[in-house]
Amino acid sequence: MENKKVLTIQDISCYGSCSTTVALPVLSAFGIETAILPSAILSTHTSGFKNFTVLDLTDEMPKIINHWIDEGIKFDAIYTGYIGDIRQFDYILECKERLLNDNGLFIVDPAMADNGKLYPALNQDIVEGMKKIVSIADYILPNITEACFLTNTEYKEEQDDMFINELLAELYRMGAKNVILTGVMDDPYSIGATSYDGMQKTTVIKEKVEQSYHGTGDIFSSIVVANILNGVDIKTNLDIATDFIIDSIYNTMDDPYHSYGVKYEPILKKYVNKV
Ligand code: PXL
Repeated sequence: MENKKVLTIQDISCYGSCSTTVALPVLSAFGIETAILPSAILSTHTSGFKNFTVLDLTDEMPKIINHWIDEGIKFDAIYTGYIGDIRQFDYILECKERLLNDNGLFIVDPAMADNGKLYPALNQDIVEGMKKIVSIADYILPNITEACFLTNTEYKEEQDDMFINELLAELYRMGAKNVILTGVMDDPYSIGATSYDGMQKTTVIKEKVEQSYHGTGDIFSSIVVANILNGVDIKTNLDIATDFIIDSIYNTMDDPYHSYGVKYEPILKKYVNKV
């Protein structure tokens, strides 16, 4: 089978099961070779931990990119996540221009917000930067809150079909070729994801688990990216990713000391053994 190579651009939160520390193992387990361009190194993620440390790596990014250009390195996909500094959007654009194979995919998870609010260390400048890269993406993976920020729509806890359809249509209108909206709820007891490619809408809805955890969006996106590169159809893709997150949440719920993220590793092990 052809070896697919992806570059993921997001931070390294050293502790806390999110961003690069979940993208690498998940993509590898799904058979995708993964290179990283870390945007920053943090002691933990920024949701729920106090006094986290941050080492911004913006100045390192052009040096790494230029070295890769000199080496003739190219990728089948570029997959971006949490970005903490607006200067990095230009480097992301440069990666897209110089490091992506012909027909390579540019995939953006605009990881910046949840539950109606931006993540603590972010501001409106990051939203504007995300709008830029979303508008030229082959795939985007916003949750409902992020979709609202990207489209200047007021966030609503209660959703109906019209609200979801308008978000999908507006994100598509902005330029994203495929929109995969997460955290879509049919009713208070169900949750899932909807994809829209300008013609077809595909929705996967499952029974909702009451608990929510940080980092599940990053794991979901990593699985979806891997499945896209592996040629899995969108319905099966969303099914696998949604089931994976639900199983990971069930696997974490009985541990009161693990509120910072899900224990997804045993689920990944099960998945790999199955395939
Ligand atoms: O999971 C998104 C994420 C990634 N990286 C960092 C974060 C967050 C969300 O808060 O703080 C550093």
